[in-house]
Amino acid sequence: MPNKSNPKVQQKPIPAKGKRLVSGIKPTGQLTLGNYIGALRQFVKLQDELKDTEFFIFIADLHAITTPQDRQELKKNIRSVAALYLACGLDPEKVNLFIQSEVNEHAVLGYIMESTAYIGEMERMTQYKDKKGKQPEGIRTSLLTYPALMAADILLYDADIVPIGDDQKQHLELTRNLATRFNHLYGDTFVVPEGFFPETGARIMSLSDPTKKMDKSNDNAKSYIMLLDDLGAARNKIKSAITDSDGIIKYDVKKKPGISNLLTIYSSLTDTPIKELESIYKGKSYSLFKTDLAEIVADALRPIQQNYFEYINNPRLDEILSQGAERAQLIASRKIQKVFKKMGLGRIK
Ligand code: ATP
Ligand code: LTN
Repeated sequence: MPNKSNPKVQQKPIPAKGKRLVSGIKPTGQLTLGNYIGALRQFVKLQDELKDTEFFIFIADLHAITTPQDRQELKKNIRSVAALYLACGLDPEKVNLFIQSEVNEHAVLGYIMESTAYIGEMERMTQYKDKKGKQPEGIRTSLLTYPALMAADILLYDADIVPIGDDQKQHLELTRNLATRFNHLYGDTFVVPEGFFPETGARIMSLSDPTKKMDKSNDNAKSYIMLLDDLGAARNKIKSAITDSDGIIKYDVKKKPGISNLLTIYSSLTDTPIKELESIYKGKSYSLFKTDLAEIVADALRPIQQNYFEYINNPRLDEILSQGAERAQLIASRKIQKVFKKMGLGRIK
């Protein structure tokens, strides 16, 4: 683990700040096709497009413990998410990849953000309300305060851009409000970040109930496709996805959520506009469409799975994570010192 921040220790100079991108994924289970389309695939695309931007991509393990986690499972999932990031094409030469809990500054700034946010703001978050509803007892305090930690994750690095799926829009908006409030109270400290949402695929829906988000924490295994699902099982899940009975392949989220979701998955994985897919499949059956999509999904998963098994037991994965944490900690510790100074905390003059 990198050194803890200590204001007395001389640190390496930080190169002039270009643009920065930050995003994270919780290791609460195996990653789904929704995570891939809404997040991972976007990171990889942006890594090639945004040449002047430094990437900070992390495994949000501190966020995972807002709900109960088995110790061994969590360990496994952290490593698995790290390997999947790389398997999907993140280039460790271009991206700082790290584990959130290995950079202590996240928790420190998280607390400071809790001291900037109002309880009412936290209680309004729909993700909190949803998760609280599913778990009537033993709600952890951190489930409520979690958006403050997410704000910290982003503001620590002065992120300009935050690629996320639709479900995180509200948290990003809160982050922007907290940054603006802090800057107003203590003077200019944080960059106010922008969200970046994929044009299609920002919300992939459950295959068994297309009115709900595809979610790795769902109990019904038919509702999601895992990136590490056996390819035969993944094909079958597409083929048995819930659709309506009128047999017309047309995008209409309200009236035809099932087929619209499948069109979105198809469009995202092949970069084909939905309109074009509608005309290609005009007059064709759902069954043919699903068979084609099942192959497209299998083709997308195959290379990811091959790469994954090269990384998962490879010591190179640890090297990449240690390097990422070291670089992240360098930036984060400077930021914390600045924040302490602005707020009058500790002894920094
Ligand atoms: P949990 O089920 O534990 O709440 P989650 O999958 O919703 O997990 P994360 O794994 O942390 O949450 O999400 C990582 C990224 O993937 C976020 O940017 C999120 O918006 C995106 N994402 C998650 N699910 C979907 C989905 N169904 N469609 C599109 N993007 C998604
Ligand atoms: N809250 C997100 C995961 C997450 C994140 C972040 C995303 C934690 N910190 C910072 C972007 C930037 C989720 O639940 N999916």
